[in-house]
Parts: sequence; structure tokens; C-alpha cells
Amino acid sequence: MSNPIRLLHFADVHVGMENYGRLDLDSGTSTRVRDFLDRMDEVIDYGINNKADIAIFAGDAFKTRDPNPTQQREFATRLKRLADHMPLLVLVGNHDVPGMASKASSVDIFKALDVPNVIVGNEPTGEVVDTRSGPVFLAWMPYPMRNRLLTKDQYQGKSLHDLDLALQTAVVTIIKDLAGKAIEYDMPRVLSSHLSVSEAKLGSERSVMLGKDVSIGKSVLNDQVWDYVALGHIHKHQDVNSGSYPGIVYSGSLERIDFGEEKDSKGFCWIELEREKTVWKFVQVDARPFLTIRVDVRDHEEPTTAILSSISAHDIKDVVIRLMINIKSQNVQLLRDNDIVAALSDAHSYSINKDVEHEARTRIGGVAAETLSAEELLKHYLVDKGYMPERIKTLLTAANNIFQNDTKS
Ligand SMILES: [Mn+2]
Repeated sequence: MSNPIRLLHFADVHVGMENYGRLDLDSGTSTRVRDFLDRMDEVIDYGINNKADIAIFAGDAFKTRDPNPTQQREFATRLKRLADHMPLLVLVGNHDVPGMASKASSVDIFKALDVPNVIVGNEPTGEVVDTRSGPVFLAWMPYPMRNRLLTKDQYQGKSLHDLDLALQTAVVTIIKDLAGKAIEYDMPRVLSSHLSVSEAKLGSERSVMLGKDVSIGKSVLNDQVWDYVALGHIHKHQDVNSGSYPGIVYSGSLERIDFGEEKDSKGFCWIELEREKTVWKFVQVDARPFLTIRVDVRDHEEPTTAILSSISAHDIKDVVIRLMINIKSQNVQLLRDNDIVAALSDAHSYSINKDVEHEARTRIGGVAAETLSAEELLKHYLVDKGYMPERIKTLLTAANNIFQNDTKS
């Protein structure tokens, strides 16, 4: 019996995300950029310390297709450290590819420099990769780009819907072909891709995706040919094939991008590969916590005190905080903003949202309706209706008789 082959799978590093950060004076960049790089270090340390045999980075290295040189250097330094220890697949995600097919992706530089141990997955294919614990058949499919997978003829006169269908068909064909190739190899087999699986639950990738993308059904990947399917793209960690073989797994992103991910765990996957007996686990990283504090002070006469006590009930040190206050409009001026800001000073960063409730009041002649007597209300009504002054006088006299009789009875 041979030992399992240890595989490290991570994705969606998105170096360059700056939201909810502060300016880090030491590095001149956002503290959040630092966070994302620190998480990457955590993954790489784990892989090296636990003697991973092979690693897959399933795409989306940067926030944009044009990362600045500092971001490129920081990402490259880290990948090199990993590749010094093991073969590494760097798959091309949608954030890495330029719109024009002839332009380079943000990770093509690794291919151009022919960095030892680094495989840049910019075209779908598969090959045997030798690791110190034995060979693995590794196949990959980068993010499906229409302008790369469809020919000019296939584009001619097609609606967007038809193009989506054509792209979907092309992706399914490629994956089936890769499976057909894989089956010839009697060794653990892994497929990696950067795409949407229809059955997956979305994280907040919606907010960073560049519009709608084509998705494929889980059944295309749910094939006993594979021992593990390593996915990137959707930021919420999940096994789309939960409880069945093979695992079809999004490792998820390493840091939160917005409050939609407040409650999601962040991390990467550790896989022990064996033909038909592969097992894997999710390893959580120390991502910066996000916390929403909701305070309803609509019925408080001392709203600031209530808010301060809600804040102090939480450990907000180094946390990204979203404070949401429900308050009545007439009490807004009671808020002592300086005190609230001071109470949040230990947070990594914060935002304050005030949901102000305006009371619906009927105003008549510039005065709130409930402060007027029945006679005054009737007078406003009659004036409004355009009655002559004499007629109004008569009607009010008659009405007063009714009002007075009414109170007597
Ligand atoms: Mn992506």
C-alpha cells in the first residue's frame, strides 16, 4: 500500500481588495491588501509544514486584470515559495484574463519565465504530474471565455442566449474529453476548474463578478473518473456533491469581501488522494472577522447610551464593524456622534448606517391634525371645499349643536 498523495487546494486570493481597509503607513497600501497576503502565507505555511506533495491554486489571483507591480511581486514571491517545495498548478480565473484573447493574463509571466514546478493553466488540458509520493493525473479547465472557446464562425449572427448555449456546450465537451483521457491512467485523478456550477450556493462573488457567466450542471463533473474536483470562482466554501464521491469542492476565498460573507468560514482544502479512496477536509484560516451590530433605539429617550452599551457587548478589537441604528427622526439630534465614533475606535474599520423613521403625520394648515378640535377640523374641511363664509358659519353652528349634544349623551 502506497501512502496517499497530499494535495493543497486554495482559490480566489484576490490580492488588491482594499474595501474596509485603512491606509497602512508602513507599506503605503491598504491594511486589507495585507490581510489577503497574510492569509495566503497561512495556506502556504500549512502546505509546507504538512508536507504537501502538490498544490492547486484554482484561479483569481488578483482583484483586477491589471494588478500593480507591488501586488504582482507579493503574489509571485508567495507562489515561488510554494513551488520551491512542490509542483503547483496556477489556474487562470476570470479576474486574471484580459478581454482580448491576444493579451496576456496576469499569471502568464510564470509561464514566460518557465518557473520550475509551476504549471500555468491557461488552456484546458491534462497531464501526469510526478510528485514525491507518486504520480497524479491532473486536468484543468480555466475560466471559460467566449472569445477563446468559440470560433469566429460560431459567433456569426448569434443572439447572446445562443452564444451562452454554445459556450456551455463547448465547456461540457472539453470536460468530457478530459475525463476520457483521465480514465486511461491508473492513478489518482484530479480535475480543476474556475467556473460556476449551477447547483452551487453563491457567496458574494456576485458583487465582484463582471456580469452573468455561463454555468454548468453538477452532473458534468460528477464522474467516478475523478477522485477530486478542485474548483475556484464561488467564494463560499462548499462541496457541491456533498456526501457523494468525488468531492466537487469550492475551497472558497481566504478573506471576506463584504458583509454577505459575515457568517461564512474562510479557508482552504487539504486532500489525501488515493484512487477511489480520496478523503479531504476544510481547514479554516484566521480571516478578519466582520460583525454587524444592530441597535433599535426608536423607543429610547437616551439613544446614545443604548448604542454605546450595544457596542460594548461585543469584542470589536480588529473587527470590521457595520453599525446599523434604527431611530426616529425627532431623536436624531440626540445622537452624540463623537461618543459613538470613540466607542468604535478599536475596530479595524467601521461604517455607521442610520435608518431614520419619519412619523407619518397629517398636517392641516401647517398644524398637526391631532392638535386640532373637531370644530377646527370641520372648519378646515369646509374652507377647503370652497363654501362661502356665511354658509360655513351656519354649518358650524349646526355642527356645534351636534358636537355638544354628542358629549352630553
Ligand atoms: Mn472568479
